[in-house]
Amino acid sequence: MKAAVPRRSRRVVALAVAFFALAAGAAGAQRQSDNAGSPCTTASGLPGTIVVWPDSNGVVKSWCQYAPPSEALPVLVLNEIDYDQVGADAGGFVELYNAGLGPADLEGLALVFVDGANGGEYLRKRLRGALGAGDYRVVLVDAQNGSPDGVALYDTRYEGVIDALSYEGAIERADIGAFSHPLVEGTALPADVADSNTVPGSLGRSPNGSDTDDSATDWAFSTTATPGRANAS
Ligand SMILES: [Ca+2]
Ligand SMILES: [Ca+2]
Ligand SMILES: [Ca+2]
Repeated sequence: MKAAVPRRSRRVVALAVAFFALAAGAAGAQRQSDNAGSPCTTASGLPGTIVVWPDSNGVVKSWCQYAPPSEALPVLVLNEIDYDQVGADAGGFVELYNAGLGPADLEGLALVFVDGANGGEYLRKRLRGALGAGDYRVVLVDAQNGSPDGVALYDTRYEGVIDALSYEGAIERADIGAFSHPLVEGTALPADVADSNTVPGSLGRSPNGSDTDDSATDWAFSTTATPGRANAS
């Protein structure tokens, strides 16, 4: 095991990594990894290691990435969404759930909302802090009402989608950042399995937290919304 590095030193190390990484752009890629793998602490206070990564524009980035022990991996999922309400739309939310065995670092992650009419992003909610195993995070947001629309749990650093839902139709191509991503997992959620503007309720994973990467299997409408706690069915 490597010795812990004081927080101040970690910042110095991170800055040094960034400097050498940028210098390496002209001299070759070898030095980018000089300090990669060094221990650090994430902004959420979790133990991590320094990673160095060129983004889609070729810009070299470095950050402290949470490095959980293998027996304590987090599993973050979009767990519930209330995007339509009886009468005027207000009080909507998206619920995240950590279905894994260890804490999840949310720094660098965002909820990205996609308009199915054009596949473009119309709203982004940045996430912060950490989410413990078995814990929920409710983000208050009035998302669009579908036909279709979608939401992605997105890693802004790797520019990748962690979890996604396309509702009231299939969004096969969502333009997020420099790439396109499908928001359908497996079989699309049938358009009639949807939130309602005549009956209170929400769309949620059923059973709670289950993610088989098949939207039609994993999601159901419930007349009981459960923000911040296990889904009703
Ligand atoms: Ca609703
Ligand atoms: Ca999934
Ligand atoms: Ca819930």
